[in-house]
Amino acid sequence: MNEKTLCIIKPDAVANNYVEEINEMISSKDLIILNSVKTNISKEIAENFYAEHSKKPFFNDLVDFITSGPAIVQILQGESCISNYRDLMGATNPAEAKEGTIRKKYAESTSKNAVHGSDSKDSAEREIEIMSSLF
Ligand code: FUP
Repeated sequence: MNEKTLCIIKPDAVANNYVEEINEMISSKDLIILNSVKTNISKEIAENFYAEHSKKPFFNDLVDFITSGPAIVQILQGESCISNYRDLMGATNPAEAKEGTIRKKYAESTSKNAVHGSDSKDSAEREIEIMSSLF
């Protein structure tokens, strides 16, 4: 099914100049980059975006990290693009990520893990809505 998903290239990967290489990996999977913006995500947007994690012990660090510097927020589109892009991202913890995934190549740790991708159709719709004011 042709669908959309929300992709963030996080501040660690932007600071390390991995944006072009990550976007080449994305394009090689027939994922179209529909919109892309470089932005400093605000604390307000970050807290809303990560609301499902608000009770987790790592929540404050998560918000601090995603707001710590410029990030690239993008909408991707393609056939089965939510699962296709999740597969390309790899496991949350880069030590568990498979060869050929973005996180295997570019993530530093579970918290500084280079990229975000929506995990379901509902999440994708919600996350695209939250970020829509940026485009
Ligand atoms: P993912 O969907 O793979 O990005 O992972 P999760 O939704 O489980 O987690 C969202 C973000 O929380 C991750 F990108 C990194 C952060 N996180 C931690 O910092 N510590 C943890 O133990 C788990 C997640």
